[in-house]
Formats: sequence, structure tokens, C-alpha cells
Amino acid sequence: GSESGGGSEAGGGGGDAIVMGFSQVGAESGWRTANTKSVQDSAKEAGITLKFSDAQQKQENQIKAIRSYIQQKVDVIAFSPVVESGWDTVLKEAQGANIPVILTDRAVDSADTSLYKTFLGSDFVEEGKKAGQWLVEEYKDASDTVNIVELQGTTGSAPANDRKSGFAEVIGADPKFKIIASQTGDFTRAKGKEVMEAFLKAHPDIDVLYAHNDDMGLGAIEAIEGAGKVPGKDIKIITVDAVKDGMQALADGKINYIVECSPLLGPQLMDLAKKVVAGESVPARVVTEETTFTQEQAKEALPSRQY
Ligand code: GZL
Repeated sequence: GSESGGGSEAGGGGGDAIVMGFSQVGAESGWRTANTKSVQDSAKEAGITLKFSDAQQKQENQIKAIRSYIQQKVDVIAFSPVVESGWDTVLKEAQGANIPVILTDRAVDSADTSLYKTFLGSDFVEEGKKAGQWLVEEYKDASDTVNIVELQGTTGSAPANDRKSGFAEVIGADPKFKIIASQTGDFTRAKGKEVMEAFLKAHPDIDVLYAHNDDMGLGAIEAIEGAGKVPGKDIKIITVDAVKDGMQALADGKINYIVECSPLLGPQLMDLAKKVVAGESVPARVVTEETTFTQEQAKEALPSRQY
């Protein structure tokens, strides 16, 4: 196809197979890799012909990909918007071409919700609240100030905005919790390490790290160990995702708590796509099932983790 970055076609044979154009955020994290696998495997399973593009975390590449899918007259477009804003124009073009759109993983802030048929993904505010609730419980007997640093996800993305606000809402109830630094690590290991190194230089008294995904937490662990401190002990760490590498660090005691965010959206996405193409009604919002893990639970869960 003519779509930008890593365009490829996969999936079901000829006949009247549904053709889906999918614009993926990028390949920034273990979560994203698992999500891509779920979408590609599920399309094959469902007999849906998948046109797939990787936007390397750039909104303009996603917009280009969506435009190319419109030109190719695909049956349905699905995408995970790298950031919340700036989609109305291209979504109106899809609507004008009578091509239904499904949002998966991340949300858009468009006021006009007729621009997409449904949004399938996690409740990121809830994920932030779960992280905050663990911290409140962990420090319920403490009276001293708890100094927190926060590694935010990609600036402007729904998970970064919502995981930040959910967490802040829960810990805001107790003034002993202080977020002394908060900066984006763009959901990557490398950036997470770099920003954590800066945090450690500026703040000798960090008690807790809240990282919006495992990958930034794993990068931060390298920085913490490089500074001669013990992750999970000197600095408690809470992350979100529960991908294999994160769960291993949790089982090893380097992370203290992980809030799961499931990347396995493929099967539900393909079911929704079939209904949408058939003109059947679908729920406006489909929230993913997910849980949380302590260090003990990680040890039990690791052997059967799919990703
Ligand atoms: C969340 C997803 C986020 C993951 C990160 O649904 O959008 O993007 O938490 C990924 O690991 O990069």
C-alpha cells in the first residue's frame, strides 16, 4: 500500500473479505508490540484483510495513513490516536466517504462523537486511581512527607492525561503526598532512564516513582541502580501495563505494584468491525477487563502471561 511507514497487508483471502485499514501509534513499548501482534493475529483469525501502518508516534503519519485508507476505499478504519486532539478534519473526510471508524486503545477529544462508531480500550483514569490507591494504603501509617516523582506518558495522549489525573485525584486527599517532579518519558525505556537520571540529580530525597508504563519504569530502574540506590526499596516504584519485562521486575522486587493495561484488544476489535460493516449497532464504549499485580501475584502469574 501507499501508507507511510511499515505498510503491510495480511489476513484473509479473496471473496468478500472485509478490508480494514489500521493506523498504529508506533513500536515504542512492549505494550505496543503486544497490541500490534493481537491486532494482526486477530485479523487473520477473523478472515479480515488488514492494511497496517506504523506511524512512529507521529500524528501526521497517522493522518496520512487514514487518508490513504480512504482513497483505497477500505470497508472500515481503526486506529489508536497517538494524541487526543487534531482529528476532526480527517475523521470528517472518512465520514464523507462513508467509511466507519473504530477507535482502539486511546481516545480522541472530538466533541462530535458521530465521527467514530465506538471506542474500545482501557479506562486510564481508573488505572491512575488504582495506582494512587495502592500508594495511600502503602503509606497509611506514615506521617512524614512522601516525595513522589512521575514519569508521564506521551504528551497530549489520553493515557498520559488520564493516568496523571486519576493518580493526582486519589493522592490529593492527603497532603503528605507531594509530587516533586513530573515530566514525560514518552512511554519509552530510553527516555524514562534519561529523565529519571535528571530527577535523581535534582532530588536526593525521592521516596516513590510513578511511571505511566512499565517501559519507562524499567529505564528508571537502570538510572536508580546507576545512582547506587535499590529500586523497590530505597525508591518504591508503581507502573502501568503488566507486560512480561515489567512483571519480571515486579517478581524480582525491583517494582512494587503494577496496574494492568491489557493490549489484547484484537479479538474484540475484529468482532466490532464485522458488526459495524454489517450495519449493526455497537456500544459507543467498550472498556477492557484488567486487574492489578503485587510482587507475590506476579510470581504466580508470570508463567502464563501471553505478552
Ligand atoms: C495504553 C497505551 C500505552 C501503554 C504504553 O493503552 O496507549 O501506550 O500504556 C504504550 O506502554 O506505549
